[in-house]
Amino acid sequence: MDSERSSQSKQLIKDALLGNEFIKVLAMTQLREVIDCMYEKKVAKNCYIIKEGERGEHIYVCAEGLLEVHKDDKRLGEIKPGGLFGELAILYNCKRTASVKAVTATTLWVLDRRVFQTIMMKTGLQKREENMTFLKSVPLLKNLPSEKLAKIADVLEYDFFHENEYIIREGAAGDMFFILNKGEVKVTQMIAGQSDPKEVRRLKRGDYFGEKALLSEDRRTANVIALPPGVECLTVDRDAFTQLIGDLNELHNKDY
Ligand code: PCG
Repeated sequence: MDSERSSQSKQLIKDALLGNEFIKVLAMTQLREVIDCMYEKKVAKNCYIIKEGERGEHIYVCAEGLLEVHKDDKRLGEIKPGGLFGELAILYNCKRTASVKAVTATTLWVLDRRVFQTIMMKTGLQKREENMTFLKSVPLLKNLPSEKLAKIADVLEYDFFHENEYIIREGAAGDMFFILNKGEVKVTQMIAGQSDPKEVRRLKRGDYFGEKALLSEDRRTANVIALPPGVECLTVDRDAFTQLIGDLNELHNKDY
């Protein structure tokens, strides 16, 4: 395959994957791997590509030709170049929910179930490794044993905030602990006798916040606001915080 053809095909597959509700959640690295693992297959006119009720082994993207989808004897629709199909049985591990037949001679791009599942699993593991590496670099957590860090890596979630967004509001109830992964925040607090909150500090990657409401008071004691261009945090909920992080001395000895 010459390189222009190859890059056109790659774009077709990419658009098809990103246009699909179920598959567009793939991360960019996964997407690239999936595209690289797809292979071409020619199908003659009137041949069946998928038969209802069978076990699904492949996901397909139509590159050229016209396909027809039907269930029992009812025609459900057609698939043209750029259309993706066959994903439901793979994603939900169920039998094929309809049949797909080539109306004309057709060229397809094919992805094997095994390959798809391996890519999804591998990138899940890579993400976990990345989280562990980051957690080890957080000064607050540096003395925690690996087992505890691994437990934190398993329960943490990601949260994104755009610039000037309030991540925490002073006085509100709070159930979340935050570790800053990308960007910076400013912390502001109301001072008795003044009308506007005053900035008390800025926090950067590797810093944490939100511990106070989880340790003693259940109300937030300051505002935390995302600075431009926005912020990514790892978040841990109250239960996991209490079990895994809450008894660290540093938190209890903090003097603000
Ligand atoms: P919490 O739960 O009260 O929510 C606001 C957070 O801002 C607070 O926990 C701290 O993690 C963080 N913070 C950073 N600097 C300060 C400070 O000087 N005073 C207070 N009260 N909180 C601060």
